[in-house]
Amino acid sequence: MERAEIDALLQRFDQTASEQANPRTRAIVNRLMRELCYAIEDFDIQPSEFWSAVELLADAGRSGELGLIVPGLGLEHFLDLRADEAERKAGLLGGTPRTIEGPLYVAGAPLCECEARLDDGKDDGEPLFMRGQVRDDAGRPVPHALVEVWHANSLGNYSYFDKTQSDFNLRRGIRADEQGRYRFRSIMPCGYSVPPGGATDRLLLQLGRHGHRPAHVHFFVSAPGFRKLTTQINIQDDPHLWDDFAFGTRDGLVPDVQRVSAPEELRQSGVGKPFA
Ligand code: MBD
Ligand code: FE
Repeated sequence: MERAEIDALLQRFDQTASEQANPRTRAIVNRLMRELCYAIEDFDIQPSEFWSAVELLADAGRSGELGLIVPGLGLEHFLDLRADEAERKAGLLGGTPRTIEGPLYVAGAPLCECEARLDDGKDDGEPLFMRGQVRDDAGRPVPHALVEVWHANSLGNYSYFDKTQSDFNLRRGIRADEQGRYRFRSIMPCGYSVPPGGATDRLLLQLGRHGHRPAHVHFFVSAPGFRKLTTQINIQDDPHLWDDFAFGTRDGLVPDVQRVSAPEELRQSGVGKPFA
């Protein structure tokens, strides 16, 4: 069909709208429909191809993978770049960069004061210690900021989604101290990979891409009167550090990891004594 015929057809569809329509939803869906119809026309997409795409999305929905396809296509990173741009224009961009949340946050993790142990002791991965300080855009400490942390275990799996892990394993809220400082003990995560053979994996295969992420730790950082920061840190020696299927790695989010062989060295490194 010609563009003009497609446009006329879509206009006919749109004219069935009543006064109840949400104008923004209507305009957006009309645009998406137009682009989709143009693509079907230009690529001469066959019915079998069309229905297999519908089936892939339906499968993704059933298995809870739509939230994986979004970062896998880079859409979630695109939203981050747009949020950066909006802040830059408002003169507000600064501090630790934001990066994608991903689909694996779970609300309701135990809340701890200043320090926390995130692991339940059942994973004999490498112990990991991290500390930080929440500061505002002028570098002043943000007292009692809330730092929510979540990450995968040493097999790359997240509690709640992985039913073999205990409830809220590797998930905590940490209330920072008066100086905005927090610290935690955990185990070194392994990079996440999309479920093998699942909808996201099948789509990525067709795109000639993999479904791996480098090892990372997620953060939400919030305090009254401040916007909430959604970010992650990456583990620097991971082979996928700059080859993340979700495009989440950013400059400024790859801290130095010091490896020590004895607890005494940990104390000397300034992380403090192993706690909890
Ligand atoms: C993850 O662990 C993740 O952080 C993202 C962004 C996507 C999929 C899995
Ligand atoms: Fe993750």
